[in-house]
Amino acid sequence: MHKTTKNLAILGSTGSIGTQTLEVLEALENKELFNVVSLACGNNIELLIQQIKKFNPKKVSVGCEKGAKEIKSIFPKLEVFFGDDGLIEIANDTTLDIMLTGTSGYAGLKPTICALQNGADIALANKETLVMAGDIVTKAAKEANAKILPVDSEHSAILQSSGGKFDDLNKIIITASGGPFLNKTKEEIFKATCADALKHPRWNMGKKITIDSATLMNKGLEVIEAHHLFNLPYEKIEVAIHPESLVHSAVEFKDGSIVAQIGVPSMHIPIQYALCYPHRETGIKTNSFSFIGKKLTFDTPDFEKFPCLKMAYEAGKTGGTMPVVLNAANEVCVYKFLKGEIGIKDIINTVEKELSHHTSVKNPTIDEIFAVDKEIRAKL
Ligand code: MN3
Repeated sequence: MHKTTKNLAILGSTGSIGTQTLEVLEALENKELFNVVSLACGNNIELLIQQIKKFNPKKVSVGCEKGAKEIKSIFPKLEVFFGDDGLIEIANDTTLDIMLTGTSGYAGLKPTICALQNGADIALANKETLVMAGDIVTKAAKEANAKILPVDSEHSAILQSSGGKFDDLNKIIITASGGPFLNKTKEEIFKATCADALKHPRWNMGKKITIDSATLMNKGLEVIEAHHLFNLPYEKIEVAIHPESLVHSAVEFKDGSIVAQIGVPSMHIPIQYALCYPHRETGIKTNSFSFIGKKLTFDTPDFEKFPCLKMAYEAGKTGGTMPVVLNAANEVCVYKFLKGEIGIKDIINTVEKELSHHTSVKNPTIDEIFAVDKEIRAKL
């Protein structure tokens, strides 16, 4: 095997990011860059079986015991785990060079910390990890001299544009497509159905993040993520509405120079950049970008129409366990919205109410973070 081959684990291999990550690996010209050591998924056993056949991992983990038994009966030599402990088994592997955290929700947090403590880099596609426990996660990375490499397209754009020189930045500009409700009135947004909210104009993503994009909560979570990833105060993080979604984000250096990362929307590029960082590799062919005929427009976000973004800034500035409340309340509400039980307005009102009732715990431990998370979920 090539001497620079990296041992890779993928959490969430059957999800939107996971499947695109495997597409990236298959398309890489240099097949010796990565060795897929382990895969973890929830309940899509059928797809996992195909992935095992193709990528031949040593270990896998699935959501429940029944699925684990099914996999074990087909692949008797494979190490098979399940549940939250299974994710820890995957992460707690000192042979790993990099782990892609592509699970959604809070399940990715503990395994991410575990892998970092073992010195593995993290290709991070899970927002909750930094939103809930940004201080703990970035500290774990620093202590182990491991890197947190963003997969989120905006943060990848900031990493690419800044060249990693975060101390030289005046500010960063995170772009937002504005989602399907950009040109709707506040009243129309509040009345919107699940089907309306799932019509995202630019990106094809999972359902939870698509709803978050419609309320701009996704952008709010990204602001908090950026604060931790790039060690920047909230005053230096701007959001610009950019419906064309061609400028994926930009940075302004202290000398006034602005550098942006541009391209047609594709998650393959940020996934590959995070995996191969700091190198550029030949991989998935994308159509060459042309500036000709393109129009780029930018606008300030409307906090009146999209209060979730404002709440996220405020929760981030307060810090401590406030972002945990923001994330948990929002997540519970989004799943209720997806089931048709509540409306957009209820998402906003519930998050607002939970934030206003919460007294933030400063410098929380992981256990305190999970306790707050659990408390909010139990209540809603
Ligand atoms: Mn994003």
